[in-house]
Amino acid sequence: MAEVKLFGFWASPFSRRVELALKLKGISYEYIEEDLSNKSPSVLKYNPIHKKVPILVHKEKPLAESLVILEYLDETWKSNPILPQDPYERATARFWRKFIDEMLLPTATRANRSTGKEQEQAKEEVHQQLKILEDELKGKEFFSGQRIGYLDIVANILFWFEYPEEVTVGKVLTPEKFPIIYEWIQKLKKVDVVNECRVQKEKYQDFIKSISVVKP
Ligand SMILES: N[C@@H](CCC(=O)N[C@@H](CS)C(=O)NCC(=O)O)C(=O)O
Repeated sequence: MAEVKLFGFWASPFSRRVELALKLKGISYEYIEEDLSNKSPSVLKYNPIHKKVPILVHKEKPLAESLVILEYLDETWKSNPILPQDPYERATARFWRKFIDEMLLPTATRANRSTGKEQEQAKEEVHQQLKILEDELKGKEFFSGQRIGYLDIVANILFWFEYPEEVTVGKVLTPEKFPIIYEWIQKLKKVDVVNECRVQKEKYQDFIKSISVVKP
């Protein structure tokens, strides 16, 4: 039995975060793909509160929530650290992860699910928040500095903003509007391990179309 198991879903940015961290840190693991329309007993058993993926199981001990899992991986496997070693830099990385998951993500979700005036307003907020991230990235190779680290893994949701209108709030992330984030994405796309953990746009588009047929 594998010491580390990851229960995930291919189109989930949260699952892809954990997978990227496992690969960057060189931790071997078994990946179990979940059907979220028919969740396995393992998901219900290991994450009874949220019943969501990703779930990491290490030596039979389960852990949910991607951000929690990332920190656990870094504390348990010391090789190839993803979080900064300096306490101030660590705290700053945690500040930005909160910004991404607690501000940008909910705003983008609101923009996706609303219509009319509310949607326009949410889209405007997405732009403002992306501009803040663009400024944070200015002058750096990656969010984490010279190499890919924790914040780059967390910021993987930015890939979704490149997708076309029918799948997200609209193709907000263009080189004209956000040249620095756009350049960061192009850099990440050149890294093999990132590509192994990246949801391909075309596959994702087909998936969104297929579920909108099932659930009109
Ligand atoms: N905050 C969680 C979010 C996890 C999440 O939303 N997972 C989705 C897939 S993207 C899921 O399992 N959804 C199943 C459901 O809502 O029933 C994390 O960071 O891990």
